Amino acid sequence: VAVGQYMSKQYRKTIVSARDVLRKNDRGGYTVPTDGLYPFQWNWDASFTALGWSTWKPERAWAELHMLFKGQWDDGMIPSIVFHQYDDRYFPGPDTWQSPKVDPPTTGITQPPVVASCARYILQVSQHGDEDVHLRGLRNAYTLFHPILRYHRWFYKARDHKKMGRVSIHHPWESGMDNSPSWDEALEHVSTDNLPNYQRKDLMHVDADERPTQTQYDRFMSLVFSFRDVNYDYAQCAQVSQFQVADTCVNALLLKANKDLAWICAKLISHHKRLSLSLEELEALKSAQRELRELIDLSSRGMDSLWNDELGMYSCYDERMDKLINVPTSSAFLALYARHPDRVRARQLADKLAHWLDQVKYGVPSYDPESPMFDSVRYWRGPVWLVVNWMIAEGLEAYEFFELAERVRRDSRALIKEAGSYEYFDPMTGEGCGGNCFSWTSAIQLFWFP
Ligand code: 2M8
Repeated sequence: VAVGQYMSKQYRKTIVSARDVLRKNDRGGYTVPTDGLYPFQWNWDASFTALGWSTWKPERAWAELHMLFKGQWDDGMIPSIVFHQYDDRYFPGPDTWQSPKVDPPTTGITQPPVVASCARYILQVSQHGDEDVHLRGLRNAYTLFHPILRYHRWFYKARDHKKMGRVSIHHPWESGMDNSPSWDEALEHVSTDNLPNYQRKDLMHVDADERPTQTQYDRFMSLVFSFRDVNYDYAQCAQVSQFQVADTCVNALLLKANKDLAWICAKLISHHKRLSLSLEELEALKSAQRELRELIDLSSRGMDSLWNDELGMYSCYDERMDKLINVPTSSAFLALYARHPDRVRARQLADKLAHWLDQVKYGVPSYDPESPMFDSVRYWRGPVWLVVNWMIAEGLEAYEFFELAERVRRDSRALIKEAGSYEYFDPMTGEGCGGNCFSWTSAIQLFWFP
């Protein structure tokens, strides 16, 4: 698809440059988040990036997801990183992880499960394309359907320790929000006594002020080594992990992902003839539909338990200490994206968000800007992330907070226009931080702004 001839020159230029970012980061079927700093395929990055590809190359979008599933483990987990090709510019790489998955090698932990939701959006867009594109979309969605469902099941089997629909992460990297202040207290319980020597590589690419601290990295690595010692067996990891937290982001996104997978399932059932599915295949879909309904109920109960009255928003939960974590981060607003809160709570969240936006030049800050520990350039402790903005705005629209959604969208557009396609942005100045030419930022731009 050519960039539309009716678009303004300026607008055409931004689309072309966003597409160029994806092309530049394309490694033949999968996309790296950015060259150098992150030279492999990341789980949630790949899913968001596929949204970008879908705006002009739907087949390439599906390919991105199929490549991600090459990393799927026998137990269903989709790892945080798939190391398709060797590259020594990132630490920890496959030699350090030494996970049992070898072809291709992967990490031994996961990331927020957004793949079902992104697959839904891609399929949804293809409904408006020509017949062929839609049919190919349905076929791709069908190929991915059962592997995605196995991934979701893995969360409940391996991570719902208290069997209450609230799944936990065993490593801050699993939240995707690596140095979120939500982890500070829980990380203090992670011992670094037997930590071997290691060499970080992120600081070769990015300023130290914009990255997690050394103390945090030591704890990140101690956790990795403790999982490696038990060969990443999920039952043993649950025993040895010194960090077990129910993350608002992961739980909200898993709930939304179940809903979106149920949406896909309904489409597949209704198009079973066009897909030439056998009777057994059709029955398997119908039974999956029932199972997904149960998972939605289960995760909804889990989300309810993350409501924090003291903060007036959702928050994370420390499973080992058995208490809510009183730290206000932007992941609370993702409950709206999951369409979970009732009208009263949704209004509370919207008011809170509006107040946060009044404190900054560009929203949405990842952490309460009035908190004394707010740091406008340090990664997930203040900066704005466009993929999060998109999900929040999507949720706001679903609850008909149109003005607020528009404000988030306007800020997001302005950030890209003024700073470029950065990994994240300073909410006070709008300055771009971290890596440049960043895939998920450009992908969201392509998918959200036209
Ligand atoms: C960041 O995380 C990686 C570890 O997975 C890192 O810092 O080395 C996070 O922002 C994460 O959410 C993101 O998926 C990844 C790649 O963009 O980078």
